[in-house]
Amino acid sequence: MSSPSTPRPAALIVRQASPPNLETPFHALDGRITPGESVYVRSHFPAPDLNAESWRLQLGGLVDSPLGLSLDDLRAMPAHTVAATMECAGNGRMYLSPRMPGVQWDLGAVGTAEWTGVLLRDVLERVGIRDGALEVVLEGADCGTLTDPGRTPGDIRYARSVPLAQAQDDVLLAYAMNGQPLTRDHGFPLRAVVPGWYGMAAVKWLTTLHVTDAPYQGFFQTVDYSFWQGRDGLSPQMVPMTAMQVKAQIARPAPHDTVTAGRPCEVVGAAWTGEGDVTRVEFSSDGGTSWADAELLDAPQAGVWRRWRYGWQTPGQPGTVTLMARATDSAGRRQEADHDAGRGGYMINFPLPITVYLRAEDS
Ligand SMILES: Nc1nc2c(c(=O)[nH]1)N[C@H]1C(S)=C(S)[C@@H](COP(=O)(O)O)O[C@H]1N2
Ligand SMILES: [Mo]
Repeated sequence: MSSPSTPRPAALIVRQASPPNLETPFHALDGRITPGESVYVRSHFPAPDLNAESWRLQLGGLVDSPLGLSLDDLRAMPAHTVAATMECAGNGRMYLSPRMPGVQWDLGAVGTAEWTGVLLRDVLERVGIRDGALEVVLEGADCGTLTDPGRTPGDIRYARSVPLAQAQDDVLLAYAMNGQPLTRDHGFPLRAVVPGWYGMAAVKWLTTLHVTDAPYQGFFQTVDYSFWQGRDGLSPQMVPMTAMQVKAQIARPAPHDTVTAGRPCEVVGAAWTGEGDVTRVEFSSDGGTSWADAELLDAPQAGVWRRWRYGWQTPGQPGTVTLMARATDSAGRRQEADHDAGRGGYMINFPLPITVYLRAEDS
């Protein structure tokens, strides 16, 4: 049952029909877990239609005994359920100026789901890792030919790697989301979940795990989903994107909502980070000039966003205001005021300006 104040589940917003790129209506944020039908979809290629009976997960490379596992084999292994907030690295791209190429996501390429499956480390244990192993490459069944930048040599598959230490930590190979078998759009029958990392690492339609002794250099690791990072005193170099940056978003009021002037207005949102916990959320109703502490509503939980609220007293005069939120995490990271140009159209975590209109009390 839903009370009048409970946001109704809303349909996904179509950013691209084919392949499906569908956005959560973030203004409908309600529970800490996003309902399955509202979880955003981000796919680079058409979704493959995999047959659960004939499908196998092939494990090879630097392993003692290469192996093919069926879905039943995986279901027979110890199951783990993990809640994880997953944000697409391109979430919020429509707030960039000048406009950056790619899907023009608003606030909704992010969500939190409960994933059930087997730990990657348990699967790796079955095949045995050989000396010299550095990374595990996760490859999906989906493929296509890309033309920009440069033409790929025919079809390439979607693939990403995770360092061995990460693979042997908390990476999950999930066959269920929110207690239901994965849907085709979310990677049926098996996908990776890399807690704390941007969504690009969570390879869907998994078919191959390949243990390697060299950094993986695939398209989605180097050309796409990489950014310019200054390190070791050298000029910036391209490194693959990994952990999510700390970020708070305002769900309500929604962008371009109208609220009543001179009244209390409940502001709600969610905040997340890839490392540690969000420890503080601040709210601004003057475009980031002054900030006030918001109230965190959820207990800290590794890898899961915390919802927050702020009791805002709206200004007495009609007009336009710019709302912002910014978060700080336990690693001491706080959202920077400006977008880092080295990130291109990705890792967008400057405080997003939300325009809201104030109307006179009796109009
Ligand atoms: N095989 C495959 N896995 C993929 C992708 C893809 O296009 N193909 N997109 C990635 C990106 S960029 C994101 S943000 C997440 C989105 O997962 P979802 O569609 O289940 O929300 O999947 C990742 N895994
Ligand atoms: Mo993504």
